Amino acid sequence: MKHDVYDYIIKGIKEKGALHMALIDQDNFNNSHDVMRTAKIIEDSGVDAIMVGGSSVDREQIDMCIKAIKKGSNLPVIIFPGGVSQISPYADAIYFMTLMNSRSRYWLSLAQALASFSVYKANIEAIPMGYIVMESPVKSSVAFYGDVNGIPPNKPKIAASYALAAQYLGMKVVYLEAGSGAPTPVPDNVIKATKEVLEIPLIVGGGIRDEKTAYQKVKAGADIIVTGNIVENAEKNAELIKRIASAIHKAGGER
Ligand code: 1GP
Repeated sequence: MKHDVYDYIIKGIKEKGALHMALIDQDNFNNSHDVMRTAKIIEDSGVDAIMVGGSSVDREQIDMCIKAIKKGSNLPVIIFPGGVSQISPYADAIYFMTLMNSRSRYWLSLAQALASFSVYKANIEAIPMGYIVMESPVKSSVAFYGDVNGIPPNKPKIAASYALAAQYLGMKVVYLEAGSGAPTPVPDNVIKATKEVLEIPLIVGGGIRDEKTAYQKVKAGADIIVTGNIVENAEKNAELIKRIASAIHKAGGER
């Protein structure tokens, strides 16, 4: 098994200050050709890595999606699994996640036990992640499926305490998630309070749709910005994706 995606992330943050990851949910594509085209546009736009996953993607879709991405780009592909079926030997790595603020024991440790041998057999790098989901006025898929006890946006210390717990538990990254398509992204003060106590990379995603917001979230302390919805319409949004990637790298460089 290779162990180079986490090193790539750490090195990338060191060199550029912050990274941009694009999330592809195979469920939102009609065919592999569109996925391949999208991956190419993503790479040409200056994005640093591609994440794949979704709330209802199955094993066949995840294999197909990763193969298509690999045809269109050379970027590392990291599985961001929405469930135990989303494990594929074609990926470079998988975020091995615990949904820190779930109410369900399934998402705290049972899903991980059920998935562990599939990851072992797939022989891909597992990057342990503490996943923390914000409360939102509009319920996201992750909040619904993950039985989430959402972090109130006006309580930064709660988010920071979960992130710190993730770090002490040995996780290698923390992801602060507002939910895909969230009306508002994770607030700056929540990012700031979390980053202040963390030594591991902080990922922020959900509801980031323009370069100004991406820039602001990196300035607040995000090491990695994830964009999902806007990259899936890559043909139309190619210029926007470029501007977001460059805003992230600019803010990272200024830190
Ligand atoms: C979802 O945070 C990601 O896990 C992406 O969110 O689709 O809103 O960019 P968006």
